[in-house]
Amino acid sequence: MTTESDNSREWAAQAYALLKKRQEQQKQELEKQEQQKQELEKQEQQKQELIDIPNEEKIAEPELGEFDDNFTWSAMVLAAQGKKINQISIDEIDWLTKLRRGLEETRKGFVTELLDKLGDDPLTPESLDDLETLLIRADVGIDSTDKVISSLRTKLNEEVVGAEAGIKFLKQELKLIIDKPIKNSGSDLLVPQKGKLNVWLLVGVNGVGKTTTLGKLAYLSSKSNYKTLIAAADTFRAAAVEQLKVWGDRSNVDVISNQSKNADPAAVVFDAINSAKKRNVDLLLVDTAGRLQTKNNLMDELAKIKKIIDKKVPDAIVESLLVLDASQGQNGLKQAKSFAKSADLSGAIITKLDGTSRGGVSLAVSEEVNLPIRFIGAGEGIKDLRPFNSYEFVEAMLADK
Ligand SMILES: Nc1nc2c(ncn2[C@@H]2O[C@H](COP(=O)(O)OP(=O)(O)O)[C@@H](O)[C@H]2O)c(=O)[nH]1
Ligand SMILES: [Mg+2]
Repeated sequence: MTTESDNSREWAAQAYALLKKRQEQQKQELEKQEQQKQELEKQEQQKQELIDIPNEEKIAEPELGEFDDNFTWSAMVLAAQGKKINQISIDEIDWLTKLRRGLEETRKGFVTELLDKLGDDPLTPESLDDLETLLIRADVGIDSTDKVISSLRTKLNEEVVGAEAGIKFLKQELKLIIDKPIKNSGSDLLVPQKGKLNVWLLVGVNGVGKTTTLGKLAYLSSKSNYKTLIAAADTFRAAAVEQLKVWGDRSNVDVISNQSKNADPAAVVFDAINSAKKRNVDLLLVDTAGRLQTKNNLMDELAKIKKIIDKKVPDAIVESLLVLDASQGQNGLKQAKSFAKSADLSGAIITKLDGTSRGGVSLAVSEEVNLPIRFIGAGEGIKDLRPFNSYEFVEAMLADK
């Protein structure tokens, strides 16, 4: 007799074999290219010409890891979303593995503990109290927690709910909360609209990961063939421009900046828009300053930047994306609320989901600030950012191993 999990494993094993084969082929292809390149270089040198090989930093391709739980889980998550075996890439597996590992701390506080407490017994009103505590501890927020617990309570009044079924129901409820602002926004995925200038402003307090996220976005965008430009409008931090240039170099995206001291951020945006128009740019990414102590100035700055954009490119599609550090938990939620009041936000990006126990804050942001989450970051590498996918997020947060 074969069970569903046998089939899953078999399916994952096939996917693994296929990816392994593809990786071998890619490696051989790369080796061949490398050989050809070396030969070419040798010939060039023999011609005694001065050659200037651009010093481009190689972005490491992820390697296929072991055929383990991580792989099987990631493959299953992709399969559940309708992916066929030959559509799976190592990149996707790598990301899901990272996400699952990243949310491990958050997950530990939830499922593992809950399942341990429950054993095989059905849910009781007491176990709901435990669950409530766990949700609050993971920074899911009071409103979302109330919502989830009361739906579970209603369900318990109607039928007996086993532990596994309880978790499944919990996943559905959490997904509904996260999906609501995304549905309301009218677009499931934030991508630049072709044929227009798209301007994405990254806002948020210092240290949450704005500049890093912008670098990762520039990579994603240029890799997806959008003509991309960066505006270094954080003119307060001396090192911010240098930091951006490094990111820009990695993804071959130009950075518009003004090196003079106390340059006006709005003036940098002004220059960047001019360049963007000249070059037919699809996506202009704007880094902004985030000093909390001058919060009013900060909001004025943002308003000024927006005014410039409205004036110069009235038909631009502007997104104001609040960057939040998941590890800051309730503090992040507070920031979101205060920015939402004065900065006219259109979405959120949650960073540093790797190694925090407070990934639940994403739910609080969806429920209490009504912001669609657009991207999530789980690491400092250039590929450690992905468009937000609520199914994957909830599965990773509540994966039962
Ligand atoms: N672990 C981890 N670190 C991150 C992530 N995003 C950013 N960081 C780190 O957070 C620190 C602050 O980032 P930065 O982009 O300069 O923040 P900004 O002040 O908002 O521009 C840097 O050390 C980044 O490497 C992430 O997703 N995971
Ligand atoms: Mg910065």
